[in-house]
Amino acid sequence: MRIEQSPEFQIHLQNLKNKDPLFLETIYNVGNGHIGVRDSNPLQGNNLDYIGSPGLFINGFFDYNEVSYGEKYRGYPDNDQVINRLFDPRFIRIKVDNEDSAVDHFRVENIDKNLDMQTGLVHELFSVTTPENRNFNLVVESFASLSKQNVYGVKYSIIPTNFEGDIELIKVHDYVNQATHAQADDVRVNQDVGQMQLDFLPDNGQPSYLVTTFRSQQGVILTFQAGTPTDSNPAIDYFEDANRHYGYRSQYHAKPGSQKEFEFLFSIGNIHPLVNARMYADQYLASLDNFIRNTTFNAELMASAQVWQTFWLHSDVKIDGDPVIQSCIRFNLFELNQSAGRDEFTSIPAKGLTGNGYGGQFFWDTEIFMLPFFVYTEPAIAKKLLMFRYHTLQMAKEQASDFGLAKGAMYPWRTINGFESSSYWLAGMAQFHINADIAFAVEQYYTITNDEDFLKNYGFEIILETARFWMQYGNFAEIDGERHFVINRVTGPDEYSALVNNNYYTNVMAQFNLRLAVKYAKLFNDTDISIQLNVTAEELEDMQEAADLMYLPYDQKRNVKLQFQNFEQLPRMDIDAIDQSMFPLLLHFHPLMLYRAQVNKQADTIMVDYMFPQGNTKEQLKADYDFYEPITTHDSSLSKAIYSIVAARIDRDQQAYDFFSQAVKTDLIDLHHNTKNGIHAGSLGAAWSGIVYGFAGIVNNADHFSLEPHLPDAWNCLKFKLQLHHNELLFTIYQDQVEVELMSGKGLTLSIYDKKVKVSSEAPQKICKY
Ligand code: IFM
Repeated sequence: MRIEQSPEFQIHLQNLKNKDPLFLETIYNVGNGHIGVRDSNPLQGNNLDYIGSPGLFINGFFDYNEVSYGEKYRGYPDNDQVINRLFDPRFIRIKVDNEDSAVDHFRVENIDKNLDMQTGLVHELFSVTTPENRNFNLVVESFASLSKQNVYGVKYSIIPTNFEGDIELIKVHDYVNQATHAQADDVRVNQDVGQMQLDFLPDNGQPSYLVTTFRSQQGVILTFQAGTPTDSNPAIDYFEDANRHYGYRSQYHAKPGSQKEFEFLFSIGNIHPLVNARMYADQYLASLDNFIRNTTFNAELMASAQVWQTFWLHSDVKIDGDPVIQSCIRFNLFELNQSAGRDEFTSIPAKGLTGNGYGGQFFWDTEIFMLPFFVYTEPAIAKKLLMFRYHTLQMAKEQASDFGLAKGAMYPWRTINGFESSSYWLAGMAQFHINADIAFAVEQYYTITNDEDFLKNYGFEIILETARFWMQYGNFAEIDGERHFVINRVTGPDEYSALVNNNYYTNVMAQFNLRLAVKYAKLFNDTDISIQLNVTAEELEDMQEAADLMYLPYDQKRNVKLQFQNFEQLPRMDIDAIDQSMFPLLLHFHPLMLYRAQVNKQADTIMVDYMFPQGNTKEQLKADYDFYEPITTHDSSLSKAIYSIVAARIDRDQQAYDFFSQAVKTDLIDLHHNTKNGIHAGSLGAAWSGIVYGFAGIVNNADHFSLEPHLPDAWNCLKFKLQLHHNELLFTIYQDQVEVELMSGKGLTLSIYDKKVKVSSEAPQKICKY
């Protein structure tokens, strides 16, 4: 099989303005949900003479980092969890006559790079010069397999340009705690924990390792094989050195212009409890071996490329008339697909698998900002991401109980293993909305896929236990002489305010969560599941009452939803008067100076307007938007896409486009100046929502879908596919017309520009705006 390289799917170095090597390490990462590899200088390895931040990340492979507190109160977590940065599998040591890249400083220049998003292959050319001025070109090709998630491939070609001499290539990975240069102070960046141990496994004819962590007691086995040399390529020998390090070596005499290739396939195991990893090492190794035995770099690349083809077939978004945005959106979708855990025990780290920013932890980013893309285009992956929450439900229940609540589940604000990992609880654990966010995501998944088995066996329990949390944490109280259900002392999505009473977003989400619990408990009344979960009529009545009486603070004078109770009393921060160098504010202000003012890091109340479009008049949306937009710094990358969606709904077309185009470019143009630390996975997902919920105007009304497109003026046409109720539909949206074609399934009825349209296999439907 050969895949023609389509120019529209390439991220070529020459087209990127930013050429900072650390930024490029992130942009050209390769991953597949299980592993992620930064696009390092391949000669760096563990040698800090080279500047770079290389490493391999395995989703869910973490260690604990002890947290020290000034004053540690009951219930503060002892540790946080940080994803491990393992040795760089791209690393190669090259000797040229008497010079050695591990000892002498070779100059490595990035000449060219290209990411082919159709195949997932990164192809690079480096020019390498030794201290004695011997120069060679080093071509590196690499990919992380989508067809076998344990497999990573790397291929090197060496071409001397100005010398004839002896070359030796050594591929040995004899360190595990990848050293990197410490970063300037930024609370969002995690320093490496560096607690792993590497053991070489007994000789099985290829280098194999057991990597273990000390505190989290996890183990992963890795092994790799060299490809079989062809006539034109020199032999590669397996060797063991005096320190019992195993690797591959090749020595040959090279002439200027000659080209020799060396390829390696890695098999990177799944995470096991340490005892199992040690006890069953041979068995695990044998199955890892099977992935890479009797195959080649090219065969695995092609198999993986086929999976990428299928991905694009269902998930591509085509924009006619805006080539820059087109590349950005494709890059975003590519990265999302590279980042999503698919084993039910991992989710999507906030930085994907491209860095250890935010500790490699999972937040609400997955359920609220990334899941919509997967639910609508790859529901099987969406289900696995939700199953991660199901598998960690027991821990969430333990957490609620440790916290002192009699019932319910309290999901962690940030986590890898299911337990809370936020030591700054004010802006962390107190973001209890995560519970309703997860319930909301379950409902979205169910109403879009109709997966009843999931709802009954897994989703309902999540919904019920999170609803129970609200009944425990909130309470009935009187406000202005009226009985309400209130939820005090919470932090909403906006991290420039903390520990408030009745955060509008949290309360609306809790209300939704409670109503879902009542609805599904009635549906499953008297079935095994509701008996097993001890649902009682009295409990449901309380939930219903709490939902109906939920307190939603509202400013009657300005007609706006209040971010939280008494928000109107805070002084308004004039963010236009603040010097640009002071952003993001979190790096320059004491948190309390932000908490005491009307200033938003990110969409908060506006999240409600985005997530619950029904039941809001345009006037209400406009009033909310006009009130919150001027006090929002968008210091969080999760913010702009949401503002874009609400702007589109209130016909602020230019603002919708401007916010969207910044959101969609977050990583490719390095909008927040920190892409070097990893991609902003939530923002990439939110940009997709910007297209589908914003410009296409899709609304999931639970029992039917509607569409009210607002295409940006510059776009001639927008095309994408969605999977709704087991139907795959192709939407082609023009400025004043929508075409819908049924690609598979039995068909369904949609409402487009307020007209009911039955989409069936007969002929594509064409609906005009006027
Ligand atoms: O989850 C987000 C939060 O909303 C803003 N700060 C960063 C977190 C991780 O992306």
